[in-house]
Amino acid sequence: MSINYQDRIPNNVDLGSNRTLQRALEHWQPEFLKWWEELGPKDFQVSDVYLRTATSVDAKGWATYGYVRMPEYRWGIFLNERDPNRRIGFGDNFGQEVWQQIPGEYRATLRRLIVTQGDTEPASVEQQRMLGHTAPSLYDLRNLFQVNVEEGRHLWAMVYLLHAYFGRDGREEAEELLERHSGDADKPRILGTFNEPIRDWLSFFMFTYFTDRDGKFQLKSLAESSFDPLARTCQFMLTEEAHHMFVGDTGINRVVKRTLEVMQELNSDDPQVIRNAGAIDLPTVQRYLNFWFSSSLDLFGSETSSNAASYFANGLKGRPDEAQYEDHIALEQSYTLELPDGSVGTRSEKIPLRNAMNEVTRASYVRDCVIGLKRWNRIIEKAGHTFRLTLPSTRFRRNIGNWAGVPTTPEGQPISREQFAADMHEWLPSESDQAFILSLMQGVYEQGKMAAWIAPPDRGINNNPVDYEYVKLQ
Ligand code: BYC
Repeated sequence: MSINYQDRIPNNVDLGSNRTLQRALEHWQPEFLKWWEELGPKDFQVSDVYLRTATSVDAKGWATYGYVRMPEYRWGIFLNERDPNRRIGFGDNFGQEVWQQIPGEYRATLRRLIVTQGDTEPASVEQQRMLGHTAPSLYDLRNLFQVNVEEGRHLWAMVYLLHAYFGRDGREEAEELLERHSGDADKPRILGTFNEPIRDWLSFFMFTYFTDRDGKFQLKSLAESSFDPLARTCQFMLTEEAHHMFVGDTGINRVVKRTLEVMQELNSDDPQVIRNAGAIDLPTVQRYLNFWFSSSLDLFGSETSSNAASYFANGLKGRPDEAQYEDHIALEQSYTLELPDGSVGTRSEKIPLRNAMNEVTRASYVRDCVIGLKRWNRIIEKAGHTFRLTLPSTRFRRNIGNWAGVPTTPEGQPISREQFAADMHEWLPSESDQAFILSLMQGVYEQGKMAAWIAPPDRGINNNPVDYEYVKLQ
């Protein structure tokens, strides 16, 4: 299924055969480009960036590399190939044929899910808008822009569904996706994390590790959907998403590696000594990790959710990797939650499994997050240090769900508000931490050069050397 690049909008959905839809999307395209110009990466729009572009959705063609100016990136509509035998994999309609059109009764709910998914994509580009000015190397600058253009494409993926399947309502929603803005006081983005500013590269790496990983799990859940075009869209998005998490994973790894080198050189683990040498002390890395992990946990919604139960029952949104479960109906089972007891203790509550689907997904996500931590800790251990990076408890600093607003230690022990306020500077980035990190952020644009707070990557992109000219600055 190759992609038609002759059309104004590259696609593999035979857009040319539906003139009305094609015209509607061609009408939205200049609005998107205007948004990119105003709220996409600040500057660098005339630079040649070594980007990958999909030319087909199969293994051979999905990553074709070459120099592109970002506004000329071929944003388009790519769905995985249709499996004519695909059946509904979970919920009350298990085993029936998947839907090529949306049943009327699920229209509003599916629209809401698609809009929420779509809203995060431009939001992240807006959040990262200024980072090009402080990139630690050309390699990192290129990765930032790769992530940005692909998030733009993921917006296209959701806008296509809105236009193609939701008529006028869908077109209006597509317009609003460009009207809400990250952090805007009047029209913010829908989900909390996507209104948090990303001013520095440590936050960017945490975001791409933890928040893009929420994207992975949400897309995996939507890739199970009975609404086949949504499932196929998400399957292809997941292919691209892997690189975004790679950027976060290796980014944090390189920060830790550089810090360990400085610790070794100076024979010290004193945070102030490490900072004076221009590297990021490990306790500060931990505080940034605590912030972005806890914020990303909120993106899974409440532990107990009747929304999640009905998404599952109706076959709209499944569990990630639904095939790994034995029981796809999930009507008989229950799930036990540990909830705050209103004082400084906890109580257990058993709820029907369908109502606990957000928690099931969150738990899979947490297990996936641990993998990177193990890798980072391995290099700390190898360097002979006892310090370990840890994931805080899922109760820590929550704003959504049963633990919202309940002060706890990072280990999840409920504590008084006073104690939380007294200790929080040890657990979360303080103003002075942020000022220090910002002080390190100076753009390094010389080919092959790297900022002093981060180690070079082990290898370059697409078998090119690390010192390749990944961005030709104009
Ligand atoms: N902030 O029953 P509840 C990505 C709302 S990231 C603000 O608890 P439900 C990416 C919720 O919307 C993946 N509001 O939760 C990453 C609901 O509001 P309404 C994005 C929140 O509905 C990096 C109300 O609270 N994709 O792709 O079961 C870069 C009660 O809802 C939050 C999706 O999220 C929050 N954190 O589940 C680029 C998939 N959490 O509807 C991209 C689509 C909850 O009553 N979305 N609320 O007004 C969903 O599946 C669900 O909406 C949620 C919430 C999982 C987000």
